[in-house]
Amino acid sequence: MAKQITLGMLKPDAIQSGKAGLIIAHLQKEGFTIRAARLTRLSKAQAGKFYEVHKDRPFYADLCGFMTSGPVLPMALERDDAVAHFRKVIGATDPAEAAEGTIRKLYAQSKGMNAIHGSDSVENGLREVAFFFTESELADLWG
Ligand code: 3AN
Repeated sequence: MAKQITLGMLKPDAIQSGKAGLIIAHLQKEGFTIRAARLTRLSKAQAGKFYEVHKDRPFYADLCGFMTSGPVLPMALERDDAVAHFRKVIGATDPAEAAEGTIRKLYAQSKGMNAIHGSDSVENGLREVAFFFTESELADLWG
């Protein structure tokens, strides 16, 4: 399996509850390398754009409201088969349905406040990493 890049993003609930370190350690144990990371706060416009695919869903306004309610920590993460493996490690969207030992089972509170975002396809992984990090920024970090 070739190396891939995916976007993982700690959501405001995970930052607020002080679980960021534990979640990052969990990801590193799973073999993910952090290629870029930034603690930031999304504007309404950024959240709206990031979740544009969900704009017609009933939870869109709440989702954007929640994602702008505090800091988030987007990370460009690299690993073999990164996208699929990341989805497995974070677990189902709803923590009540997430498998034992997954990040959402361990740290999420609800379907909305579910601790972490993960890209759902290789194509979206590249697009979402580019949403937060520029090519030159990634290159500058690693020389
Ligand atoms: P995932 O994050 O597992 O890919 P999606 O893509 O179905 O899940 O949903 C995007 C985000 O929208 C989720 N991370 C979740 O926070 C939120 N969301 C999804 N469904 C609901 C819902 N029924 N109520 C509130 N928020 C939801």
